[in-house]
Amino acid sequence: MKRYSVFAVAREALRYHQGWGRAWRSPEPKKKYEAIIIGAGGHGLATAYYLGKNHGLKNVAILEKGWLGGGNTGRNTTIIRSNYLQDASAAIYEKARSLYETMSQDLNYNVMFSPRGVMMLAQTQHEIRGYKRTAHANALQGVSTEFITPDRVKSLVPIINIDGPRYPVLGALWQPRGGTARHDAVAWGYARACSEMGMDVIQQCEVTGIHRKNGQVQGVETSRGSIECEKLGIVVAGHTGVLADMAGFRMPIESVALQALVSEPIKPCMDVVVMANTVHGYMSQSDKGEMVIGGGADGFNNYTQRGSFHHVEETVRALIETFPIISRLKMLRWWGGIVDMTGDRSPILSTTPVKNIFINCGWGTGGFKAIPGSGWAMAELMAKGHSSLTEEFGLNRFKEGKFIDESVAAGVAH
Ligand code: FAD
Ligand code: PYC
Repeated sequence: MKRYSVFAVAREALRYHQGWGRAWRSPEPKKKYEAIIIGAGGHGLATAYYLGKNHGLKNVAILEKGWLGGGNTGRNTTIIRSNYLQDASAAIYEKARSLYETMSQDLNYNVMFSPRGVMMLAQTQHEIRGYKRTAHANALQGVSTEFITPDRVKSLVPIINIDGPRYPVLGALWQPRGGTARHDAVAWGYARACSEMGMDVIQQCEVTGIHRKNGQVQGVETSRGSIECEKLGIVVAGHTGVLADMAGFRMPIESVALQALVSEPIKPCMDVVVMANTVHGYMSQSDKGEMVIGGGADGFNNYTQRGSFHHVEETVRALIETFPIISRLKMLRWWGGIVDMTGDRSPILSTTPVKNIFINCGWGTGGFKAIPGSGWAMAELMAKGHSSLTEEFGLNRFKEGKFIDESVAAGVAH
């Protein structure tokens, strides 16, 4: 396996700060590919990677209208956990979490996976019941979580105020093997591995149309010309509705902005991830020392990649209540991403009404954690036409009413 020196790693970091889009020279698109993936976010790149690695399909192009990971993949708060309620969800999220454990070795690229533990606070009786139920479900699914007491919460997070003025901490759902990873490194690692397999990762290449004949995909129209393909994967998160429209079908998806912010760096003070869903805010500390903070989703559909002021106020108020020591912190950066929400808060990995077009979307506020599992499953679906991991996440569930309700596990207010 190729090893990279500390200089190579530094060069990559420098390239990132100069704008990876300029540093990574995109190849010219070929006339035809076996498979095209639209969207070089984590899910699109992971799909391409596992198409090559697990199914030997390497004549693949990944088309990206912006730059690698410039969508939600590079905008999220990097929380990784698999403490979902339903069996189908636990299977794909736990597959993903376990793949994160070895991702740096698999890709030979340090994605800085840090299994520091994720804690979801229970601050109402309703949350206690909900999280205890999830812990029981997780035990049956083989996912290691437990419901812990307020004293244990305090011992794991000394800076927390468990006697908050509005909602004292009554316990928490604790997943010790949950954690964080460097989000853009996940995109870069997969992209480099795809490129090394001979795939074309083409940035600044916007798909503007989808060619079909006799109900089957023929190729795509892009800002860099027409490209033919045998199979097409649409993996564009908040732009799913736009792409589905080009392919002639509608999706049960709404697009809204979700936002996050980071503080100035401070000394290490919290080595787990805390989500406080009732007061609503979540926080972890990055390796640089910044407090990484996430807020809620906008209450109206939109395509703006920035946050709304009222969320900053609500989020910061909630977190100061929970962690009084951060009250004097200065905030450095603030941004938003466009998340793709389904009614049952579960993703869609599915065939579509057009033959050989596959779709992967609906990860909403929580798809970073799912990237490797989703890519693994989507690649299997595209290569073989079926995958045990995607079976229950098909589009037909919206017709048949077989929803996979994950509104509690989704955690983020929307
Ligand atoms: P994206 O990364 O958005 O990639 C889609 C790509 O498609 C984009 O790069 C876009 O430019 C491209 N594209 C769109 N249209 C076209 C076109 N016409 N032609 C070519 N390319 C196109 N999840 C977690 O698990 N944990 C978290 O802590 C977490 N926090 C979050 C915080 C915030 C503020 C946000 C916004 C999201 C958060 N998420 C979190 C959710 C997570 O980021 C997403 O679910 C995940 O990144 C989606 O990845 P993706 O690859 O599907 O989409
Ligand atoms: O899904 O864990 C999550 C999450 C945290 C913040 C945004 N999404």
